Amino acid sequence: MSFREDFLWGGATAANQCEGGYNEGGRGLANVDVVPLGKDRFPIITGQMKHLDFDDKHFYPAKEAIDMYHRFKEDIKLFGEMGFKTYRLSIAWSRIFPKGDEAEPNEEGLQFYEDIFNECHKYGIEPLVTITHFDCPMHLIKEYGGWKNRKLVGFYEKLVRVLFTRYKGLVRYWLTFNEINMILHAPFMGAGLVFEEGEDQDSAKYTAAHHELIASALATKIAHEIDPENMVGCMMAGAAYYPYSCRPTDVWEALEAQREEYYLIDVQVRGEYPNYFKKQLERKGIKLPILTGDEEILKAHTVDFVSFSYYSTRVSVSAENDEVEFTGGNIFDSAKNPYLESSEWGWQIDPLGFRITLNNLYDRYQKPLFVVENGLGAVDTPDENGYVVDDYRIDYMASHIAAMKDAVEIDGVDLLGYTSWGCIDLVSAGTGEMKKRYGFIYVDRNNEGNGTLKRTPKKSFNWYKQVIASNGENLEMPAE
Ligand code: BGP
Repeated sequence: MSFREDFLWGGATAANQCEGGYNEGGRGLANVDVVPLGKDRFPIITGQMKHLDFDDKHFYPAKEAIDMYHRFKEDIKLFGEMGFKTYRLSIAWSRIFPKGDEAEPNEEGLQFYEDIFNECHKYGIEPLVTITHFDCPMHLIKEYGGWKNRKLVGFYEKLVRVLFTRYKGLVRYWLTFNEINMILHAPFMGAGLVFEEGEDQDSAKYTAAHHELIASALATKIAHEIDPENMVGCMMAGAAYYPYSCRPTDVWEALEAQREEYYLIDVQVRGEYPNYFKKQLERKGIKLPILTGDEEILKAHTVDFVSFSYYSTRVSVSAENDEVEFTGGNIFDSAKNPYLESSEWGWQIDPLGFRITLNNLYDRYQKPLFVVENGLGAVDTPDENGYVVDDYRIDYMASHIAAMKDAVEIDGVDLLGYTSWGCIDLVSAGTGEMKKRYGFIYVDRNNEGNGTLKRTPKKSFNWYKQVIASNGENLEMPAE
């Protein structure tokens, strides 16, 4: 057997992409609520366009999402049927502290997640909780400017203290920030940043990132103090960068692009900013607001494991290589890799790249890894009963799990688990579409929010069940 016996197989979701119930149970408004479907989504999530309230010109998919707020029992039962060992979900901060800066938490919100965790344990499912998956209470953005403001560290500290105390014994695995490097690419989503005219955007992003790093280290500290059994991980939008060619300038470009993504994880794992990053800041004339004691906090409270998402590799190209085609529809810049096929959304499919990414991360950090997102966003066509034959998804996942197996079995990577992204269809973070589906479970809802919300297992449902039952040994396509 290549995977450890207690390997944590499961699936992953994020509150804002599945819960809905945006104004129920005392929940406050959050940045993720007001990001609409359509062409304004990108300028909004990147902080280039200020949009802090609903208007009647846009459709806001997170308001109802797939209504897991009311249907979590049914959904977790289905996860149990697949044999999930873990379920990765996130906490909506504004359910716990609706504005973010209150003195007392909202009991209804706390109870909601307690019910979810209890439901998970009914089926022997270990919750894996992302404390912040792109969400930030709107009040903290309007009043304090989001993570640019050091005060957010204190509000977050309060949040995590409440969570670790309340859920002691119910939750053991925690991730502090989803894809922390997303601050650099989608800063409104990653850190509640909206840029003012003429503002030094790099400086704002690195400042916000510093605050999240301090908050993450403090969360690790508090988690360990409250329960030494707690395991805290960082979370990175993973993926190896390839040089477009063996031209040394392309290789250099790839190295630099990779470092930009690594620097935050370097801090979370090694406890200090790497030299290449400090030099870069010097060159840019940016001074981080590092307070007395910050360096000690970062050094003393590094993470227990490294988690990441993986969808595809990226390709870097130097300015000397012109006429290179770029991939579309991606938050990350990448040249098109002529050796790879792409998904319907232009994400390049690269199972060996997954093994390479696992090896890069393990070589660099020598910490246990956890794959917390992987999967294929595709258009599904259900039959009249809502059943989807998604062989393309099974192919994608089987080839990626096989590559992951090689990383463990042949290369010796220490891997704790694997949660596929969007185990039940949900709203896409990048585009806001429902049409971009990742699930083993079909949800009857379209981009415009029409549909019965009925859940129907797809063909991949039974396939994944068989993968889990065999601890990753049987990746065969099941019979119809
Ligand atoms: C990651 C996010 C997820 C998720 C996934 C797929 O960046 O952590 O929230 O959505 O990507 O991306 P998309 O939804 O854009 O297809």
